Amino acid sequence: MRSFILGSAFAGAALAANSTTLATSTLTTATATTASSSTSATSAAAGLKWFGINLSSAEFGSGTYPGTWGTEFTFPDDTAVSTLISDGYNIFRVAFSMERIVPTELTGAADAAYLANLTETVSHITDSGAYAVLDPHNFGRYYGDIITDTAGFGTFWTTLATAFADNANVIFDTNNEYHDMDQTLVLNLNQAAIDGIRAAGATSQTIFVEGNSYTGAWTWNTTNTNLADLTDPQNLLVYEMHQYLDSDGSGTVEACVSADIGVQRVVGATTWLRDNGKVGIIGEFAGGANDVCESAITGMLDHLAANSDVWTGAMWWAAGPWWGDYIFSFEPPSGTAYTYYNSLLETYTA
Ligand SMILES: *[C@@H]1O[C@H](CO)[C@@H](O)[C@H](O)[C@H]1NC(C)=O
Ligand SMILES: *[C@@H]1O[C@H](CO)[C@@H](O)[C@H](O)[C@H]1NC(C)=O
Ligand SMILES: *[C@@H]1O[C@H](CO)[C@@H](O)[C@H](O)[C@H]1NC(C)=O
Ligand SMILES: CC(=O)N[C@H]1CO[C@H](CO)[C@@H](O)[C@@H]1O
Repeated sequence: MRSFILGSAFAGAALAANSTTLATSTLTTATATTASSSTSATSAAAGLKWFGINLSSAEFGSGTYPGTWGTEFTFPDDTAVSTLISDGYNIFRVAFSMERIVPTELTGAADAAYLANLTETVSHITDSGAYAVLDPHNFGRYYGDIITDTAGFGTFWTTLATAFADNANVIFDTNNEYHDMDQTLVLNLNQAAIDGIRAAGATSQTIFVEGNSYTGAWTWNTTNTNLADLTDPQNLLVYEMHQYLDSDGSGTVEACVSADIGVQRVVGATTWLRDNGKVGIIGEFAGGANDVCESAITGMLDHLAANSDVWTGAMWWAAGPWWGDYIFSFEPPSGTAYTYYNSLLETYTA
């Protein structure tokens, strides 16, 4: 996964040449959608509050803790982030590891150096007016073990939220992709995080909660229904779901199942959100640089935009300086997905 090899300049140029075509076909699609809709005269793209990109690199080298900066992990590149902000993206999900931010124990103090670097990345984003999502990329685990100490998890969040309590453009994401965990534990961990964040005095910020089964949108209505019981005194919860479009939904291959798999995989979640009076965000999505995925992604994003009463936005997986020729790399200027999809995704920014 980690590679220092840059994307081939030849492939980048070829894909960039195709992105003009993509932009045109997208505009046509958006126009057609609007024309057939009786509810809105505006572009479908105008409805999403947040549209952005995951920034992945500070969580790299999982299993080697703390690891060495520049070898196992690094932080997002400010110049690349600035490029994405000027492209119109207004939300960035910054992955990091809990083992590096609180190395000793859940209730321990933050590591000053790692926190300083994370804060620098976050400030770079929020000083530009964009939103930074703090994403402990831990799958509900700490040093490999499922977190069962809900009180300790709440304390972890109080520690972290205290450092960002004064930054209104920070969003707290309780944890990346809980999976293979007791469903009540997932509920309790999310609630402990919410309570811990608010106890830190971080009362104005939005909190993203995630579910079990890798927080998949396609299984949300059968897996994560108990999470409707989460409460927040500030009433600022957003249900973050992830959705990939390959056959097993893992986001590991370039091929998408079909041209309409995107909308098929999120419609159940749309209904769940509306039935339960909640709002959501697709916190990770991606597809390969090909026509089928382009159609599937367009369909999914048009659906989110058309249902912006319950969907607040979406974020591509992923940019980051070390992705090399990764199939979904959104790192400017030559990432495979950046060159292929930027023209399309830009149309969904506000
Ligand atoms: C560009 O689009 C053409 C026509 O759709 C296709 O044949 C070609 O493979 C594409 N190039 C790349 C690099 O995707
Ligand atoms: C923080 O970033 C600096 C470079 O800006 C680097 O020298 C240092 O090792 C990093 N520390 C950690 C813990 O990430
Ligand atoms: C869940 O959503 C799927 C679509 O993803 C839908 O086919 C199914 O009927 C829904 N099930 C329930 C229990 O709502
Ligand atoms: C598609 C993709 O790369 N998804 C990734 C989401 O985040 C975790 C942690 O970096 C990866 O394991 C997944 O593969």
